[in-house]
Amino acid sequence: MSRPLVFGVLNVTPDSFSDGGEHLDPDAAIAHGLALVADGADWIDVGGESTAPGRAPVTPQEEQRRILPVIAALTAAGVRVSVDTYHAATAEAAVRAGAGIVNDVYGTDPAMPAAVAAGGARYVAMHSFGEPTTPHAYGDVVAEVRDELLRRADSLVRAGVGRDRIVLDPGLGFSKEPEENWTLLRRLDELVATGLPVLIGTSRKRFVRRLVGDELADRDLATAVTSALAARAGAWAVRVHDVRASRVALDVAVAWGAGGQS
Ligand code: PMM
Repeated sequence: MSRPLVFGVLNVTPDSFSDGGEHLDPDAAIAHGLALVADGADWIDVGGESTAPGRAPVTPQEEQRRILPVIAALTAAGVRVSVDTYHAATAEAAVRAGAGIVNDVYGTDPAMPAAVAAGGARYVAMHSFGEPTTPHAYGDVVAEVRDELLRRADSLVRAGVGRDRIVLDPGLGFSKEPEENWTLLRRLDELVATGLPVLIGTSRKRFVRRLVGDELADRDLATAVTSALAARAGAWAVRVHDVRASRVALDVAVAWGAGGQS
């Protein structure tokens, strides 16, 4: 078992649910990105618009104003950067500035597949129905999420994106009740069985909070445990705020799987 990659979350926003306002200044954002790399992040996921419920939407121009200098500086420092955006125009500009992955949480911009194909970036297709709080009644949540993600992957391939460039993400916490998030995690192997790499984001989410309470340290510890369990289930990557804790947890999971340390 190889160690899943760690994506460190860097929200350059005033209003993200857990780190909003902390890294709005470009220098602070760049410094935080470098600190996450020092903690063991393989990629830094830079976003300029919050997904928190009731958030203020931002224009692609404002989003780009926030994130492009940060992406350019991190890339220049040798850091691998993904861009968390659902705007094709922002994805294009971010890839030009050095981003190697487009992380698209809504999948709603019809121009996105062509933009990804043209830029040659990898693409994370995350499952959602718009706002995280948009309710949705599922039958078999795992089958529905998997089939929808595979439909999206097929339409990306039709637009010219290589299948080997596509990553699937079940979108934990987006239009899903706590039990549905835990079911998706318990049956993660069914997503992994698609053969496409799987990224998961549990970090500090409401369903984790509902289990362990409000203390940030407890939520980060719980997130690190989910990272280790996701590794055992075959996840390709985890997206987390507390990189160090998940890196340690993943090292333990890999040593456990290998029966030794490399
Ligand atoms: N969750 C958030 C934002 N972007 N991207 C992916 N691929 N997967 C996720 O689970 C995900 C995401 C939630 O907001 P945050 O940036 O405050 O964690």
